[in-house]
Amino acid sequence: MLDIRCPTFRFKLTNLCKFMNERTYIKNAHEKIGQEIVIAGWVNVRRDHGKLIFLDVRDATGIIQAVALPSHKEAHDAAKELRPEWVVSIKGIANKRPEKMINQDSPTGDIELEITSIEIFSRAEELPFDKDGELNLDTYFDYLPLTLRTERSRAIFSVQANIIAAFRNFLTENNFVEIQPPKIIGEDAEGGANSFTFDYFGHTAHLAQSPQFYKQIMVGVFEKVFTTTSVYRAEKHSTTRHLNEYTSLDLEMGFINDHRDVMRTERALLAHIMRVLEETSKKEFALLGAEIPVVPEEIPSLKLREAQKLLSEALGVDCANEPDLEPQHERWLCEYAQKTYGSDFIFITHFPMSKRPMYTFEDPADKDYARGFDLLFRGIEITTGGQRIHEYQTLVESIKKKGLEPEKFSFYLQAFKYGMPPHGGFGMGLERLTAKLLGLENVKEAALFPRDINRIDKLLSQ
Ligand code: AMO
Repeated sequence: MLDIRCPTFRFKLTNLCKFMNERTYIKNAHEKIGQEIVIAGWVNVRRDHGKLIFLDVRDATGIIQAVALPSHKEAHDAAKELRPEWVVSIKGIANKRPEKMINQDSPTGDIELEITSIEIFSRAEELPFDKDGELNLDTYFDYLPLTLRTERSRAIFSVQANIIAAFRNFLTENNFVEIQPPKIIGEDAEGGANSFTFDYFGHTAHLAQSPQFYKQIMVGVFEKVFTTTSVYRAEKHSTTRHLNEYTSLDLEMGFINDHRDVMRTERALLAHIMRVLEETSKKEFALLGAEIPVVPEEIPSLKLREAQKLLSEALGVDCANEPDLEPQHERWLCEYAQKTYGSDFIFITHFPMSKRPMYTFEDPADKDYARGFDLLFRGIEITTGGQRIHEYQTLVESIKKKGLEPEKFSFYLQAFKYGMPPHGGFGMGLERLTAKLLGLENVKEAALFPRDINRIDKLLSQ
C-alpha cells in the first residue's frame, strides 16, 4: 500500500492522476468523436503545408493524425516548431473525417484531431539516420534507443511480450510454479566449454548457461516449475542463430512416464501460444508479412538415426555417425516436415548419450541413446528437452562417466540423495522462436539489446 500521508507521494499522485484522467490513449479516440481530448506522445511525422500543418502523433497504443489550423494561432505557431520525436501533449477536437478522407490502413484513419493547444514536454535532435530508409543491421543496433521506436521493432517486441505472457499463463493455469533461478553459479550444467567464467571474491564462478540444475532441484519442491530467464553462452563466433545472452523459456515437471509426456506438454503449450497470438498480434504479423503457424494435433517425430538416413538419401551426405544435426540438415528436415506432414514443427529424438549432458536419461529400450528431443521449427532448433536421471546413484555414475567429479555437484546432488520423482523438461530459446515466427533473418533482431562477440550495445572495437 502507498503511504498517502507522505507529502511527496501525495503531491506526485495527485498530479499523475490529474494527467491520467485527462489523457486519452490514441486507440480510444474513437469513443470521443466530437469532444475535446488530450493526447500525449511523440511526433512521428510532421508535414508542413503552410496553412495546414499535419502531425502524426504516436503513443503506446497507436498513431493518430492531428492538424494545426491558422484559426488556432498559438497552436499553429507551436506546430511549426515541432520536429520528429519531440514529446508533446496535444489538446484538440476529435473530428470524424469525411468518407473520402478516411485512411483505411490506420485503425484511427477515420479521425483527425483538430489541434487547439500544444504543450511541449521535450525537444529532440534530428535523427542520425533516415527513419523511413532501409537500415543496415549495424546502424540499427548502434542506435537501438531510437530504432526500437520504429513500428517494425515495436511489432517484434510486442509479439515477444505476448509470447512470454502466453507461456506464463498456460503454465500457471496448469499448476506450474514460476521460479527465479540464480544467474551466478558454481558449476555449469551443460558441461560445455562455452560458459563465461569470472572472479567471484577469489573463486571461479560462471554465468548460468541454463537454469537446468535449479529447475530440477525445484521439482523436488513444487513438482512442476517454469521460468523465463536470461542465460549466457560464450559463443566465440557471430552467426544469425547465436546470441551470447538470451532468454530461455524453461519448464521442468515431475512424475512423467518418459520424454513423450514433455513433448506433449510442449505441443499443447505452443498451440496455446499461437492461439493467444491469433487474438493479440494479428496486426503485428501482417506488418512483418509473417504467418502464425498451425500447431498439428501431433507434431511429427523422427529418431535422429531415421532423420540421418533421410538426409543421406536426399542429400548424399554421410552423417550417420554425427552426434547432432548441422544447420543445413535442420533446414532440410523442416522442409521435409512441411512437405510430408504440412507441419512447421518436427521433433528429433534419441540423440547419442555420448554428446548429451550428464543429467540425460538413457532409453532402456534403445541403449546409448537418450530419452530426449530437439524441436525444429521453420529451419532451426528452438528447443532441447528430455527425461532426466532421477536416481542418485545413476546420476553419480553418469557424472563420472563424463569425466566430471561428483563432489563438485554435491549441492545439486542433495536433491537426488533425498528423493526425486521421474521428471523431465525443456528449454526453448525465446529469441529463436520470435525470429522464426516473424520471419526475421537474424536472431539478434529478436533480442532487445543483443550481445554478440563484437557488441555490447556498441561495437567493442570502437
Ligand atoms: P540447449 O543448450 O540446447 O539446452 O538450449 C536450449 C535452447 O536454447 C536456445 N539456444 C540459443 N539461442 C540463442 N543463442 C544461443 N547461443 C543459444 N543456445 C541455445 C535454442 C536451444 O534449443 N538445459 C537444456 C534444456 C533442457 O534440456 O531443459 C539446454 O539448455 O533454442
